[in-house]
Amino acid sequence: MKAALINDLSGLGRCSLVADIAVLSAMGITACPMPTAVLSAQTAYPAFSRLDMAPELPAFIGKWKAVGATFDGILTGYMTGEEQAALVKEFVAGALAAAGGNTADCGTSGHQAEADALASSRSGPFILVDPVMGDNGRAYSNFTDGLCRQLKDLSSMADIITPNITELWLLTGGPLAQLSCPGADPDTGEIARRARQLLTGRCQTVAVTGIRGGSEIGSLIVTPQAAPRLFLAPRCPQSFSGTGDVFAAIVFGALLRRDAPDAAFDLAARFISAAAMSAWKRGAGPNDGVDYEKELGRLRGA
Ligand code: PXL
Repeated sequence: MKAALINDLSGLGRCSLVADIAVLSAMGITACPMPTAVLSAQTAYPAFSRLDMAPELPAFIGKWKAVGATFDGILTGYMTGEEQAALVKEFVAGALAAAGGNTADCGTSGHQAEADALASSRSGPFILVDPVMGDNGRAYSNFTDGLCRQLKDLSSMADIITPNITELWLLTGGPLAQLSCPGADPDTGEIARRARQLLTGRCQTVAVTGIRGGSEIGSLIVTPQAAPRLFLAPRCPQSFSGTGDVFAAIVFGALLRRDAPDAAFDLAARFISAAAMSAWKRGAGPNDGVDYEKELGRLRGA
């Protein structure tokens, strides 16, 4: 199985493509990276260099086409701006069209329908869009309304999207001021209401990350068929960057290899909890990401 991974390559921070490639390789899936940017470190570090790969992308995509590259899945993450997101949208649309993929929902009901939509009745490559735009109530410095519009379009072409709460608010037009008080998350009813607005086009699942429940943290899964469900694991006292990237990579790989959706969300929650606890116990800084390396054995499939 082969996956296109459209994300940045950051030298420090254990995020984005570095995490994607490690996770998917551990899952037995061939990783084919398309770097959207090359950075010395992810952007939360006090200093970093950044090369925007947007000008190179048409040639990169053109040469993949020229050699007949096809993919069982496509994961998209960090984009440098509106123009790059538009190019990625074109790439995803082309991959779906070439495979005869559709953008309609499947129209059945209940839990089994959800599993079918995510794991069985698939048309074309499996698409996960992580609409990377911000965190902790703040948009990243590259955020523009144009980028947000493009990522919203791209989200409707995905099978599943994985926004954090900040990104969910940006995609659904909410004032971020509501999110600027750390630890005071909005209730899951409001989160689910907003997530449902994003169940359009092909998109059958919104997995909202960074949801707190008591001493636990995880994701809220919102689908057209079933009531929203939480998948939680013990919350580390310190938060780390890059956990959204690890979540997206695990869920993408697990669903691509046709694990049951509940098992995929549970695996991601437990994996991130263990990797964060390990990083915290040895005193790692929040920008350095979680200790996923020692947990990769958990990802090997049956
Ligand atoms: O982990 C999200 C992310 C991805 N890529 C880059 C980032 C960040 C978060 O800050 O800076 C370059």
